[in-house]
Amino acid sequence: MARRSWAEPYRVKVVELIRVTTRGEREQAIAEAGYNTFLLRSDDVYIDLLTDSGTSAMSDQQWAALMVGDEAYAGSRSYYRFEEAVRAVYGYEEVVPTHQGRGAEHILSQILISPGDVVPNNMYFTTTRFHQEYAGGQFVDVIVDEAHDPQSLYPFKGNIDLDKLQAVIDEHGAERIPYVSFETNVNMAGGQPASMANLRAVHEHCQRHGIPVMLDATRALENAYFIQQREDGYAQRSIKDILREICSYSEGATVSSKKDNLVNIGGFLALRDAELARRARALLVAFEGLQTYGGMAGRDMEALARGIHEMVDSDDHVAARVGQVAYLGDLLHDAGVAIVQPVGGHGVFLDARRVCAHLPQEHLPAQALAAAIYVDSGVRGMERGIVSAGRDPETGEHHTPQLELVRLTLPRRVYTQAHMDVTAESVAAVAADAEQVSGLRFTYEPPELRFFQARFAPL
Ligand code: PM9
Repeated sequence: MARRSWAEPYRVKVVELIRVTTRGEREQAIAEAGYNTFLLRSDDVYIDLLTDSGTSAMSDQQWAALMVGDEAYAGSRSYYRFEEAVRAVYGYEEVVPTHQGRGAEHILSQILISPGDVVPNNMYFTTTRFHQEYAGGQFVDVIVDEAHDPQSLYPFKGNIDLDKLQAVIDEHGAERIPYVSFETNVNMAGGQPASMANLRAVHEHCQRHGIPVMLDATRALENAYFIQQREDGYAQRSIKDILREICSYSEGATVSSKKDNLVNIGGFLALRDAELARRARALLVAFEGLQTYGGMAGRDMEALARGIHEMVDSDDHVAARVGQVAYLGDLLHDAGVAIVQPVGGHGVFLDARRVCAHLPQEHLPAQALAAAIYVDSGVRGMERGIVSAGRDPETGEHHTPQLELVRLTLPRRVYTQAHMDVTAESVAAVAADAEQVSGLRFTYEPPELRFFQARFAPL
């Protein structure tokens, strides 16, 4: 049969101009940025694949919604619209607004974790683990082994290994586990989903031990899509329906609305238990803002309410979003570049261990590869390896994750297929000549979340 292509379910109404720089300008820019792509000025970037966080394009409906934002300090009508959207789409009754995802993580960690507690997670996310440790908790990884293997084709690399979870319960006792932190579409594993069967089984297991399950539902929409595509019994179910079912296997969730929810800023903590929500709101007023804005402007909440509905109004949205990631993944795979497989929901992750096989992990291959790609074409990606993993708070030693990756993250509804072609050609060219990529060393290392502000120099 002749090929039948699909296209994005939107058309462009406004454009933002971007600048192509010369190689000389980029060499200077990355040196001034201490070889850290976070420290580049966006004016020096051509195609910005640093993150999908807060970088997506809002729809005309969302821009229109900004105008009707209610900026009342207390009781804003925009808050109630946002609360209604969370209840309708995610199914949690109690909605606590925050300025972004880490605000929700902070509040949740502070109300539930006591010093000495242990928090099982499926892999780690940087800010999530930070807040768990900041509250005195000990982070434990209970993700399936396949998640740590970039070449494993296992379809649900975000799953929790129930034996590992049980081992943590046996060792520490359920009373030392304030909750299980279950991330949907695990970011650091490459945007990898959990199956509905696993979400259900983990929840049942935790219920037997009296342990709540708290989702990081930041990219639950993309997880819902993979369940629809890959799991028996879900092909005919709508994304909206699947998302609701995912959330049903939890007692609450933190969400960075800067991803699935299609806004540039915002987030929330959602809970079922009214008493827990009362405790969260008591802290909220000290750290985020009043319970009816939590750090967001009224107009932000208005655009967010619209974004939450928009992401599930039609299954075409998420299919095109993940489809574009798959398109870039296929180009890179066909060009022989080593990437994490299966390709995930929000970006393509390059396997720097294999691309830069000449560099040992202590020479920071992923950091170096991200810098080299930037110099080649002005495409900006992000390190997700030893630098992001930070140090063990007990021993002070570097964590040495098996995954040493460069993430090329796609903002939603922003770039075209031609941008993907340019990106793939640049990455393939750098990978073909990878021996030229020299390793890096730290010249400045912040104590916490070091990847954001660290500086490096070539070895
Ligand atoms: N994620 C990302 O680029 C932005 C900051 S870290 C480089 O992937 C998860 C799964 C996230 C996430 C942010 C947060 C924190 C929580 N969970 O950035 O505070 O991917 O809104 O959310 C980033 P905020």
